[in-house]
Amino acid sequence: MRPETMASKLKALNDWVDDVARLTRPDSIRWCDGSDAEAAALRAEMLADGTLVELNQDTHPGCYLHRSNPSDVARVEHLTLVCSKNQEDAGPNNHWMDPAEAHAKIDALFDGCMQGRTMYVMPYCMGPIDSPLSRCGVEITDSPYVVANMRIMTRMGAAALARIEREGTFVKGLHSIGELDPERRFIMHFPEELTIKSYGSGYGGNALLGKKCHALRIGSWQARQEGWLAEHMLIVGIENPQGETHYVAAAFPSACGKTNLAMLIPPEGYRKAGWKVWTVGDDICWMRPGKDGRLYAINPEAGYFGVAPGTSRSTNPTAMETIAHDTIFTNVAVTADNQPWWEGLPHGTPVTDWQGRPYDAANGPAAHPNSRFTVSAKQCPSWSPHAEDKQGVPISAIVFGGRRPSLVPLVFEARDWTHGVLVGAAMGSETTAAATGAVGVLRRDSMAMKPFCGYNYGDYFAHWLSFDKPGAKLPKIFHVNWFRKGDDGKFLWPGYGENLRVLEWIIDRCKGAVGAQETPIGHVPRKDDLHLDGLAIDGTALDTLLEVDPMGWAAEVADIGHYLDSFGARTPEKLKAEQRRVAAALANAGAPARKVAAG
Ligand code: GTP
Ligand code: SPV
Ligand code: MN
Repeated sequence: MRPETMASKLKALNDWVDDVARLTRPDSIRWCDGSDAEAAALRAEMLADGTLVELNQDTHPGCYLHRSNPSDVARVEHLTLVCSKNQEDAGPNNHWMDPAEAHAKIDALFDGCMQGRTMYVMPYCMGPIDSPLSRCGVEITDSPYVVANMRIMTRMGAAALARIEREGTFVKGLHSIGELDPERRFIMHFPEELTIKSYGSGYGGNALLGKKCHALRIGSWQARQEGWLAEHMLIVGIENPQGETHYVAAAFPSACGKTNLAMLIPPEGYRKAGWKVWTVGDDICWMRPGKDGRLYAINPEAGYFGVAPGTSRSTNPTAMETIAHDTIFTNVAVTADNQPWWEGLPHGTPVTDWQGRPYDAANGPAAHPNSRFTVSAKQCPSWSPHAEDKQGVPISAIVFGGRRPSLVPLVFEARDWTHGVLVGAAMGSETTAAATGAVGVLRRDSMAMKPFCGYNYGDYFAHWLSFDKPGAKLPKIFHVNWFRKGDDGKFLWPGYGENLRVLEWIIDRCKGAVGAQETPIGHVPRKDDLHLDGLAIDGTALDTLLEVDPMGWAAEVADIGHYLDSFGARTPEKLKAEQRRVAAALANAGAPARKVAAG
């Protein structure tokens, strides 16, 4: 680490660090260089004070467990604010506070909060260090756990500092775990100042400021100004037996399957035929038009902060291999021989739960439902050789999806870009344990960005529409639903690796190589359009998965109309007209006209 006296060459950075130190009054300041020696020293300190617990080093070399404060295990959407000068710019999709009031409120919390603690200064780069699409930031934190995670999740340290000194600009992120008191907790964004202030949580998206705060909330604001897109999307390359690779970007809400789709293992028949899957990113995607008019995407992250429960050799063997060593586990349970454990693993018995108590089923799950692993992307066996390409990878298809137990078919294709933007804006999904609050409640989550869009959704929809211009060669847009349930409450579609069957249809549609049925909501495959050899699924389940119910959809589309209206004059007229077009198509298909008129 650089001693306190060796600040950076950039006056703006030194001045900010000085200001923060004056406010928070740490015992000492450490500039992080990202080196192995620094990481080892930090780890030793965290093991000594119990911040980290060593896991079984024979079965899980280099793996450690962190237990959060039990009141600090997920993102806190009600305490996450976008503090733009004008409230309208944050939009009804964000909680807002006047910037002056917000600074005053949170600075009062930061006042003296680092006394007795070390303040870490972490320069980081989101995206490949030499990519013109990447953006840098500096996070100041008093949490060594946050430093350890940021070191995995971003390009953190000396190289990032050099780029910041060269560019002279960076996103400022100030973080303190404070007292970990939910009553004294805020995650604030000041997009016009490229500033983030986060107090009172040490968890994931609340505290690793490069991730949701910078790469999505501030990122989306900058992206709109600069003509690109910052999205809550995985990026995956699908290589067919002919050796051609198509990249797909997919937006699913938190804990709805991005990591799993990004790492999928093809079903046996596909594997034998030579299909391969290449992981570029599992959570965030930055894309912009290239010279040829196509959209090119980079993954701004360098690691995965993935959901542990449900991850197993049968659902996601790639992830299991990735996290077999050198991984930080947060809020999982442990077995008698000190191996990490979570619900969904077929073997092993938890003896200690995520809070460190003796496991008792009466206390709920052994691992917290939002327990996570932090691991370097490079450990992933399907890590794409193009994941660090400076110009990004060309995107053939954009996929939206969510947890929809009824109505929404397995897959459908939007007729064009405008319709696709409507499909994304209309997305709905059941809430998950990734954020505090009720789980399983259906809500609109446009483009999976409800918690992450740093500005008014109406403006965001307009920004999406603006990509459709002369010369653009835009990806086709699709919608998927792996979570349709039958009358017995079980998922109708087997999901996971079998999702490649749907991706194959999607890519073939992009190439014009496969058929579909035209419906008012878009193109839906007929049974014969999907390759289903080797898949055990009964015919009636498939019929349900591919059906379009005009009555149900008329009500859905009417509701989407009301939702679009909730952004007032900021909602583009073109999108409203598109909603009316779909409503009319449904009316023509036999849905009662009165329902459509409501939209
Ligand atoms: P964030 O990191 O929160 O943004 O989530 P994510 O979208 O990456 O979600 P992830 O892939 O971690 O999946 C969350 C949960 O959904 C896990 O418990 C998975 O096992 C489960 N899941 C993922 N894909 C499928 C699928 O195809 N079918 C079913 N039934 N469950 C799935
Ligand atoms: C999500 O909630 O979408 C995540 C985890 O990916 S967090 O980093 O906590 O945002
Ligand atoms: Mn996410």
